[in-house]
Amino acid sequence: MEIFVEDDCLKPVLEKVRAGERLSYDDGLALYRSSDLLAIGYMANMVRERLHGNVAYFNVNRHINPTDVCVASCRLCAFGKKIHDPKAYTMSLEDVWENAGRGWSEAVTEFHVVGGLHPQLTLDWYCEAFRGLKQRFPKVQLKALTMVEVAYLARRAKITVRETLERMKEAGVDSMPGGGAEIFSERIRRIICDHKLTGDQWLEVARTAHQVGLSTNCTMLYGHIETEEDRVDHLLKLRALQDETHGFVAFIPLAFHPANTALSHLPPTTGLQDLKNIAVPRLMLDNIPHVKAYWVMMTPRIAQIAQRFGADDIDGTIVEERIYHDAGATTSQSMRRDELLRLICEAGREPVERDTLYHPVNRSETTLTVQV
Ligand code: V47
Repeated sequence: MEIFVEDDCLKPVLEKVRAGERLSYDDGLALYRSSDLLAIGYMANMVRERLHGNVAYFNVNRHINPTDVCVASCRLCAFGKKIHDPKAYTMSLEDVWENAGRGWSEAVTEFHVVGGLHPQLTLDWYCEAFRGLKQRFPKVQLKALTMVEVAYLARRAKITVRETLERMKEAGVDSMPGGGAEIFSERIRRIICDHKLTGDQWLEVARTAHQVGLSTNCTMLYGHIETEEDRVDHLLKLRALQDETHGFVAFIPLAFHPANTALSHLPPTTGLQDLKNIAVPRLMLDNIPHVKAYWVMMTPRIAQIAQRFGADDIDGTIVEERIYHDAGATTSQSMRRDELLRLICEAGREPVERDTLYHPVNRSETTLTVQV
């Protein structure tokens, strides 16, 4: 099929995409610098359909944020609070298990467990929480702790990151979410998240997680003060690690939400930026299987359109979301399974419910099985 590419800079990129060739740093820049959204979307959709045909994935999950207490004070974040802040909260182990059960009505297959860097919660505490979750909900997969939390818990326990990851695995963690990567450029990290581990450290924890057999997701925070060069550099670093480990399952672009953060003077992202940050990563990350349009962050409207701009996943039911809602997200805190199905079907895609690692989930009237 012939397509009309308005932007001449994209013509060589189109040839490479058609031939299935790997895109370069300069191709990534050309894509980000172009406003020819339909051509970019066409190319990303071509790659997405090559990989996944007409299928779009979703899951039935529940977010659990055990605490919003955080020793870091990242300017990008509206979620973290200091320990003596009267608005801060920390769950007890019982709270975590009880909270998990509250989302059970739709037969959740994944708990997504992340929180702040609490100065008193230990690795042992988290492992006990995970064991308790597995005992109470043996069929639910645990996607828990970002690279940032792992590095912090390891440092406090005075053990290596590898040992920390092994202990999490022993306690029942199945995989890890992709948060905390932000943007790897140290120049930008110094401004938006100077208390966090460096980009290289984030990648090193991910490398070790993959080595011990934990698959992870990866993310990129865009729409703050980063440049197009920073974004391409970030994507290429993820791609290089994936060549080495093959441990990343999905990439999730995260739009910066400025409200209630120290960067609240910045404007929120636009629809065009959101769609470009689905499509360009789909084209650059030729070795990461899935690109997720996280509906909480990009709104259900854009996440639906994204299913035709390179995304093959819309995330899940979530039940209760805090990180984005503290930063002013106006989306709802949860979505029913039938609402996700409607968004996907209306986009002309075939919905497939998946577990954390993208095995299809079979639901019947009385049983819930995961095909492995
Ligand atoms: O780690 C924090 C980012 C992440 C803000 O792996 C912010 O399946 C925008 O990682 N504006 C949490 N972003 C979300 C996340 C995630 C979400 C859904 C699925 C998965 C997955 C991972 O959000 C944080 C940080 O990178 N974040 N504050 C903010 N104001």
